[in-house]
Amino acid sequence: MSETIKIYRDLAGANDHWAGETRSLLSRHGLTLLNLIGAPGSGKTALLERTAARLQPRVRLGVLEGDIETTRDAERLAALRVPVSQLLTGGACHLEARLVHAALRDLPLENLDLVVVENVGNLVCPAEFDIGEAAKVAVLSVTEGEDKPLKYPLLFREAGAVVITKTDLLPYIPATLEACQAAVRQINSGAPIFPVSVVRGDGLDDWILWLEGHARRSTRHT
Ligand SMILES: Nc1nc2c(ncn2[C@@H]2O[C@H](COP(=O)(O)OP(=O)(O)O)[C@@H](O)[C@H]2O)c(=O)[nH]1
Ligand SMILES: [Mg+2]
Repeated sequence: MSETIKIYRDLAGANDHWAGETRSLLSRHGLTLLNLIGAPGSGKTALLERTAARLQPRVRLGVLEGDIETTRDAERLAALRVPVSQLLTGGACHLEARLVHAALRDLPLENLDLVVVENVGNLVCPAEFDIGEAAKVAVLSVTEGEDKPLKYPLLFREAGAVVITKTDLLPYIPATLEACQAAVRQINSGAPIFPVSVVRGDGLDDWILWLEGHARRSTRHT
């Protein structure tokens, strides 16, 4: 593939300071940043691929991909013509605000309506770090089991929305959607819950509507 992927690594600093800098930068551009957090393999990148295809060109999505190694996820988004950079932690289990800020500055912010960061796959550490986001979005795949919100409550408590992925697999596993939803509700009574299947395309309409509510309004361009 001919796309050039920018890679960012090895930047750390006072986290709250850089989260604040990011909020100022985003507010100057009228942009919202969402922080997508879930276990490795929960379907975060697949959700972003499908989401980008649904949003573009109406809502122009930019993505920052957080991983420990490789540019594989950024390449998946670049293939869809999504402005994307890869953030590599080299081992750390979460993204810190300064690294996110540096990468964000290089995205074409004036040409974007919404930015999503896919955090490093992990249900614990990323929930503890503010990266300047407007909301954290927790991703829970049904195959992880419905007890995960109870076992990793911080992420689900902090989440402004919860996406329950891989609902097409429910017929093959003991977990039920109702049990997953009930576990999320035990921890977080208010956040919207979006059950989706990226493979079948089920449930995406409500998720897309929610994202559109966070996108820069086209009227602001005029
Ligand atoms: N059956 C099914 N598989 C999915 C779905 N979403 C993602 N996957 C698969 O789950 C695996 C991990 O997906 P990926 O997006 O790389 O997860 P990430 O590590 O959270 O970014 C891949 O094999 C995907 O094809 C879904 O809705 N249904
Ligand atoms: Mg991924």
